Amino acid sequence: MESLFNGLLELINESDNVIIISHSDPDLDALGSSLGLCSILKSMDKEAYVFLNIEDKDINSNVKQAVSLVPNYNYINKKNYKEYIKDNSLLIIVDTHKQERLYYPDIISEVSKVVVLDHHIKMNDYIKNTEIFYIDSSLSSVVELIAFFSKFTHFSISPVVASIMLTGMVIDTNNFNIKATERAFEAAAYLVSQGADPIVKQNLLKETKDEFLRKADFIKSSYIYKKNMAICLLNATESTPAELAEISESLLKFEYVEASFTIGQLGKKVVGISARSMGDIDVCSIMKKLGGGGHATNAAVQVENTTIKALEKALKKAIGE
Ligand SMILES: [Mn+2]
Repeated sequence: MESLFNGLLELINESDNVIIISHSDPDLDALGSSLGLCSILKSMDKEAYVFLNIEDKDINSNVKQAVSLVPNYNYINKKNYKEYIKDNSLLIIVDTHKQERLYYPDIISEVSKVVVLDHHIKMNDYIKNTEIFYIDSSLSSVVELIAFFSKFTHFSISPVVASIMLTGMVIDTNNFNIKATERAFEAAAYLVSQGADPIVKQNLLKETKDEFLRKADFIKSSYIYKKNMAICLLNATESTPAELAEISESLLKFEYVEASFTIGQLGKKVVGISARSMGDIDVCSIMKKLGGGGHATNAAVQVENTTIKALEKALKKAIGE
């Protein structure tokens, strides 16, 4: 990591300013790593901006709530971002490495220097022509990387941003159950040293009673397949990938469940599966058969022009093979 951090520091120092962007439908790892980087840059007295439209109605409620805790950060959006792009601006992309996944894909062509920092499995359609392309799928989150960047450079992170970052880590590790490596705990401990507050974290993780009951209803309708797998069909007109993931994670809590699959409608013509495993069943290989991917314990797929029932059938076939 040392050479990565030195290279990054050099690029930052050479740049007129830094613009940070993450993926569309940002989660708290995306926001936490963006704000974390911005906080470090503020400590360095570097002009930095976070590309995020806080008025965007597609932004989920815990991200909105987190943003409301740090309203004084420089947020820019697709209407005004061009005012901030200089000849020597540096664009840092966090938590994705695919252009189509970017919160605003067009920005790539506007800046000359691009850095990618991610922890997903590398796909073929990754962003090319970058100054730094760093991807490490053993990282629990991008927050983990940013925490170490702060530790390495000795440029601090503000306590409230550290709290948001810690929350991002809690979500990406499913409460320190997945990829809870020694390094992940070390990063979490570092965030606490920067003032991360467990109460802020708890508040950001709150959900409404209705959201909780909606999930409970779906979980109630799930069933056990082949003695050690749980399948849950979300018969709702629309769900989000995050909701599917949360339900699959909840299903792993039950006795005998070694792997879980939640299937739901993600768009008008798109059905998705979120799969989780305790480790013995490789859910990635199952998702790959359906065109998806991920990790052995954490994988997903999105399929167009299908139905929940048809994908359930395809899933069982893929499990059987
Ligand atoms: Mn992430």
